[in-house]
Amino acid sequence: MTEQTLVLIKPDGVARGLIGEIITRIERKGLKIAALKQVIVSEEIAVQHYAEHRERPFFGSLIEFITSGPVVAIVLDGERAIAAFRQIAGGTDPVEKAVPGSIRGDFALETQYNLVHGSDSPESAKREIALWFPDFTL
Ligand code: RTP
Ligand code: MG
Repeated sequence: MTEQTLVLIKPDGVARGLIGEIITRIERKGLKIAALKQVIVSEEIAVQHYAEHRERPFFGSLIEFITSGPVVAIVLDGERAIAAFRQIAGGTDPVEKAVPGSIRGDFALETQYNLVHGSDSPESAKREIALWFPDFTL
């Protein structure tokens, strides 16, 4: 049984020309791309996507950042896809948590500008896929 996860290449990843590098790592891991699009993120979608962080001090700058330029939204499909993508992404803080060899560990310096998002649970994945790809069916 495979599962699906929602991945975003955030505005820093797109602006820095890292779309190909990140997709290469996803494919090398064995995860399949089930849907993919580049989009300008509206404030409404951004706020819904990061709703769990609404009360956090960094929420305003997080919304400003995620709406600052195009993002690439991807649905991945595979065995343990949620954990597998978070493994290749690396921890949230790209220096203190993400290890070398991970996307964040290799290419990022600051927690806000950590290049990628990946759903953190089956419930989040279901909610986020419905938000970013309302017509998605496997
Ligand atoms: P994401 O949701 O983007 O996949 O990242 P994550 O699960 O690893 O981290 P999460 O705790 O969900 O935080 C969401 C995003 O908010 C920004 N952040 N900034 N300044 C800060 O202390 C701080 N903490 C988090 C990061 O861009 C993080 O990915
Ligand atoms: Mg998260």
